[in-house]
Formats: sequence, C-alpha cells, structure tokens
Amino acid sequence: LVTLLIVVCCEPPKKKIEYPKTDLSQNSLIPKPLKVIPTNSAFGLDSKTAIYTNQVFDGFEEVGNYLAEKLKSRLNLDIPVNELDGESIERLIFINQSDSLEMTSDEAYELYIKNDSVLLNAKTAAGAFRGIQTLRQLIPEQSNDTLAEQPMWLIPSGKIIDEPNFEYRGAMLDVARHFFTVEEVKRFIDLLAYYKYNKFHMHLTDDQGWRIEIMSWPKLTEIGGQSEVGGGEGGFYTQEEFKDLVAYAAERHIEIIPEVDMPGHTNAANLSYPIFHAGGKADKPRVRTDMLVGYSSFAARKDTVYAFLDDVVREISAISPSQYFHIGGDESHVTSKADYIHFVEKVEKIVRKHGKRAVGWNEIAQANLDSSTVGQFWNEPESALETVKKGGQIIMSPATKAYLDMQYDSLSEHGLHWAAYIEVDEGYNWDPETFVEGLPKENILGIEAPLWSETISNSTEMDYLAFPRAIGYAELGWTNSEDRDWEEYKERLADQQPFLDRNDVNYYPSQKVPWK
Ligand code: TNX
Repeated sequence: LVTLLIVVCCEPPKKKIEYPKTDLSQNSLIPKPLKVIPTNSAFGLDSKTAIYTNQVFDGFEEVGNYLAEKLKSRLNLDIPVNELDGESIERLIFINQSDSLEMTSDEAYELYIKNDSVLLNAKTAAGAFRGIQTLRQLIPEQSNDTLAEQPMWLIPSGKIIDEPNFEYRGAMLDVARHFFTVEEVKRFIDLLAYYKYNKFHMHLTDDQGWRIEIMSWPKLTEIGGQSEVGGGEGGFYTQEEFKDLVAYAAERHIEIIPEVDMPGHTNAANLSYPIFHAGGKADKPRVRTDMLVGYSSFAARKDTVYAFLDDVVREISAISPSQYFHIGGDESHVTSKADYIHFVEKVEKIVRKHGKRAVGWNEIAQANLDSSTVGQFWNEPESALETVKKGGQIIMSPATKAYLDMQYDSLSEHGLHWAAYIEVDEGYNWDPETFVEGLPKENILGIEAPLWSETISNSTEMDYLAFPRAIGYAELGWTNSEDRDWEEYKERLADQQPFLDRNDVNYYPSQKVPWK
C-alpha cells in the first residue's frame, strides 16, 4: 500500500490535452466509406500510442504489425504491437475481432475514433486490414507540435461504418508483353492495398513471353521467357518467386489470380514446344517482339495439348491459393469457332479438376460452361449476357472505361488508344452496375482495371498509366454508386498527392484534377 501511495502521489499530474475541433466528415478518404459520423474532437497519434490486437484470431496481429511498419516508415514512430507494459503508453489503437457487425461482408469494419482510443472492429483480418487503410488515410500530413512535448498527429474523431459494394475489386498487370521484376510487382501491390483492392490478376503468358516456371516443361521459360515487346531480354518468375509474390499479396489481403492465356496468345509457348502449334492459319512460331494480336493458337484437337495443359494448370494451381484460375480465351482469331469451343470446354474442365473456378475473357461465352465459371467483360455486352444466362458471374472491365493502358489524351505519353482516350474523369464517370444493359447486379462479381504492357516496361511508366486512374477504379468497386460524384471525388483525389509523392509515384498530372 505504501509503495502504491508513493507511486500515485509522486506521479506528476497528467496534462489534460485540449484537442482542437476537427471534422471527420471533411476527410479525403478513397474509397469513400459507407457512413461517416463526426464527433468533432481528435485522437492524438504520437509516441505514447500502442497497438493492441486480438491474438486469438488469425491474422489480426499481422494487421497490427503492418500498421506499425507504415507508421514507422511514414512518421518515424515506434509503436509497439501487443506490448502494453511500457509505462509511457497513454493511447491505444485496438484492432478487435467482432462478430456483431451489422454488415454482411467479410471485409466490413467499424472504426470508433475517440480522444484516447481507436477501436477497429472487424469480423475477419481482411476487414481489419481494410479498416487500417482508412486509418492511414486519416493521418494528417502535418503533426501538431503545440499540444504535447512530442509531435502528435491529430486524427479527427467519430465513427466510420464501412463495407465494399463489390466482393471483387481488382487490377491486372500484363507481365508478358514486358516483364516486371518481383520488386516492381510488389511495389504496385502495396500501392493498390492502400485503396482497398483485394484482387491482383497476373497476365503471365502471351505471344511475346511466358513468365512462370513450369517444372515439367522447362523450355517454356528457357525459350519462351527470354523475349518481350521491343526486343528486351524478358524474364520469368521461378515458382519460389511466384510463391513469394502470393505471400506478399496475402499479407495485404490481396489474392493473386494467375492467367495462362489460351488457345490464342500462345506464340511463346508454341515457340518453346512447336508440337503444340496449331498450324493452318496460325503464324509459324518465332520470337515475337511486335504488338500484333490474334495470330497464334494451340492445336485444339491434339490430346497431347491437354496433357501438357493439365501439367501447367496443376503446377500453377499448387502454388496459387486463389479459387480462380484465368484461362484467357481472348482474340483467338486463327482458331476455328468449333476448335475454340472444344478447347475452352476441355480446359475449363481441367481447371475444375484442379479445384479452381475458371475465369475467361468475354469470348468464352461461346462455349458451354459450368455456372461457376466467370466471364470478364471487356468488349462484347452480348457475351456477358450470354454468360449470365448460363448462371455465370461477370467481372466488369470495359476497355473504353477501365483499361489502364489507354492513353489519357492524344498527347499523353505511353499507352494505346484503340478503345478510347480515357481521361481521369472518363475513367471514373461510369457505373459498373448499369454499363451493360440488362446485366443483373447479383451477377456482377466486381470490377477489374487491366494494365496491358505493350508500351510500358518499368515502374515509372507503369505508374504513369495506373495513377491516378487506379484510385478511381478502387472507388468504383467499393463505394455505392449513389455516393459517387466526380466533382466531389476530384477534390479527394487531389488530396492523394502527398501520398503519391511520398511513394515516388509518377502519376499523370491530369488537368482535370485540382492538384494543390
Ligand atoms: C486487347 S483486352 C487485348 C490484349 C491487348 C490489349 C491492349 C484483351 C482481352 N486482349 O491482348 O494487350 O487489347 O489494349
């Protein structure tokens, strides 16, 4: 008792901090949350803050660690995770598992921000991870040094209730036309995570290159992996590297969806193993460094092609935890319609045999497919409707709106314009729910923004096409359409500039955005 008294009496009185008025409703969050209720005070994030997570449930502590890392690299704060014995701890960020959320999505979260605590409730670690991004975005650029002896970042207080509109919010990177290193891909994934993306589709094979090691067919990468558009040296991911990418994405609650594009777009595979080349109208395989499409095909009537593809699908499926396996199926212009249908049906069955759901570009609707198979709409509304008629779901990637490789305007560097010029406002101003007339909302799995890489070969060029448009597609996937408005969004987008600059993102400085 004596010691207790001494401790209590001798402890200097805690300074009561008078927090300035803030307004949580004035935030620049992207994607815009479902509900924001301000309480006009603040949480003071500083060196006396600790993170505490639910340790019983899988993945919550990792979410806390991710937040701590980001706070360290951005603010140089050392915030302990699940170590509450430090005497100087005065404020807590509590990342909590809770089943009592009203919202149904696994990615839903509630954020309660008060003077001395932030409580983040989520059903799953994925939901907690999305909530952490909201918190990161609420940290002001400037600390306030006048409130306490140490720098303090004032996070506006209040309550945020949030969940995504669509369960599938993806971006695609074409690593076949140009190869991108593991580091470049990771950097892109980490940027996408900040905007609550949850899918990353890798276009791993095409005419100009095969980018994933297949142990049972080594020439795919020994030969097919050594070229790219423009004559560069190409490259490929070993299975270990691919697993590392999958794990890196998974730490960000992003799922990698592998694509092997077939029966067209297969020149690199056919160059590696000419026995699988279709012949007929298809061009004889040779190293291709040009940007043409539609001249290659697997031989659809050879049994050996399917034995080979069984190995390919099996090996990739074994290192790819996603429920999806993308089989491409686009622009098979030198495959006869009958051969195409035969091929897609055979390969879809192989994919299902290996426990995966097939995804294909909208052309696959010609085949008779299982209702579990997903169509990716890019250019044929009728095909999307056909897939839905068979009970299938659709990922929305209209080339005229959502293709990250389209030029912004006729003067912008990099990119193509065969589908459209897509300025930042054009990319934002459309509704995935109504874009294809007659497509019921319940059949729309979500949205994906593909970045084809014929005209880009490094992070700087990737950034220029992907940003800031990818930020808008994040909002189209997450936020309800009635809460979206370009005039209001463009202000929030302009406020992303410090984040983009801090991360050396070479974004396109569109005139449509009121950058500060
Ligand atoms: C069409 S979209 C393609 C790709 C090209 C892209 C360039 C689709 C399914 N196929 O092969 O890279 O256009 O914009």
